[in-house]
Amino acid sequence: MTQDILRISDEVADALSSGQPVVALESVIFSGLGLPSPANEECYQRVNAAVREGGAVPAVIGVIDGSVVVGAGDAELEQLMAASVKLSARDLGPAVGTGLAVGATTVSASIATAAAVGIEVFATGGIGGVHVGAGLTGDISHDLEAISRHRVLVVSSGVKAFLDVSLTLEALETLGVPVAGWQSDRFPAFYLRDGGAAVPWRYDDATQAATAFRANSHLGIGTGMLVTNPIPADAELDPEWVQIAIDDALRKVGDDTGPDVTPQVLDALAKSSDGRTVQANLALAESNATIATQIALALGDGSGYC
Ligand code: PSU
Ligand code: MN
Repeated sequence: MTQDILRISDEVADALSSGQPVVALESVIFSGLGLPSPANEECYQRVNAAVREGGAVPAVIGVIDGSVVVGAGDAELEQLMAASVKLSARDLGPAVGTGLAVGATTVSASIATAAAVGIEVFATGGIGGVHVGAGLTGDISHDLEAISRHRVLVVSSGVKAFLDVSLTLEALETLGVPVAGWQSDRFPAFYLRDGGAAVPWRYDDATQAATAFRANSHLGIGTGMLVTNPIPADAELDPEWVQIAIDDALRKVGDDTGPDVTPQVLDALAKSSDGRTVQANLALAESNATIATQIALALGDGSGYC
């Protein structure tokens, strides 16, 4: 083998070996595949600052020169931000095997990696889920199964804006993924605090989330967990507008399915909203990073042990 499979930054390796809190982050949302430039860069700055100010070490995950990098540094981040390849968990082996130059990792690839190196908490904007019309297209994100397979607590504002919330909740139930709202009884819909469905559980503070995570592991259930944090109220978009704009964006994308759909839909939404969807996306990603950091700290200080 000509390169390392995993390359962990010194800062992340030190934090892990000394038991300091670490929050794993995916690289798709910091690339042009997740947000239009320059918002992708602003997203990274705000998420990174939220984790550091909260007292944890951020670990951005991605593939560079055929290695899976954990804790991308400045130069590596610049490469990941320009990535045009989106890697799901199943792509990591092939990416290493073929020495892929640069690839941004989705939620599934990033949490698989986090679990492999012992990072327990992960933050993003929205996870992938069950697409509208999945009965015909079969488009269900591997993110859902990945959360069921890897012991990582994921904080997100629900699923991507244009997915089917109730089918996604059903799939999470089938997969046995524990789902709880962060200080909320409702499953959020990315730009909206209420996605029209209830969450099975609710955590009011980081200790509850950390204790639930420890209990889930201790009992051998072995799944990850999903904690859904609604977008901050002052950043929430108008529900009627969101519905119309998403329908319109999906019409533009037409019959396309697969990984290219998201960037196209997000671009269309950004244009039709004069950038308001992008501002909302940044606010929720930052808020999710703040909550994930609080939970990582609670896991680290032992308040999660029962
Ligand atoms: N949510 C968004 N924008 C995104 C994604 C999620 O609002 O770009 C990315 C994340 O990286 C997520 C991935 O893991 O899309 C899921 O892609 P797919 O639906 O192709 O599995
Ligand atoms: Mn898909």
